[in-house]
Amino acid sequence: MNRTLMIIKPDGVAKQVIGEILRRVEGEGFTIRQLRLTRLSVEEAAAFYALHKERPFYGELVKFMTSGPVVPMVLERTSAVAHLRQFIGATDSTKAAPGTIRREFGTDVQCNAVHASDSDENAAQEIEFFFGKNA
Ligand code: FUP
Repeated sequence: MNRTLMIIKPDGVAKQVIGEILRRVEGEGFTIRQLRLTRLSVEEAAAFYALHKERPFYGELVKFMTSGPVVPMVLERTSAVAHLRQFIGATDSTKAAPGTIRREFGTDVQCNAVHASDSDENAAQEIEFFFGKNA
């Protein structure tokens, strides 16, 4: 068993698909270990996406991630990181495979419904970011 961090982004919350996304994630064999609804400050969103600081879309990304509430959660499963990445689909929702979370609930490359950690190392950091060292 290992853990990963997923965030339902502001577009997913606004579309009222929190329940539907959680149902699918649980149906995939993930156990929800932590979960809350929160609103990120500009400073928090900027820190969370600090690795994208030099990318041209960084400012828009921070603006989008602070535009409404988000639902971060810790998910547990065997091969959690790889399995969740596969299950959510490609970054651009229009290119994500049919049946994936981003294809079903996202709109484009920015409004893509969810975030999921891309490595065990980032998962540990992102879990600590939202839920603290002892999560
Ligand atoms: P992912 O790991 O699939 O979330 O994708 P990236 O780490 O490459 O990008 C992080 C976030 O930046 C994406 F979820 C959405 C945003 N993004 C854009 O807004 N425009 C782009 O061209 C690429 C990413």
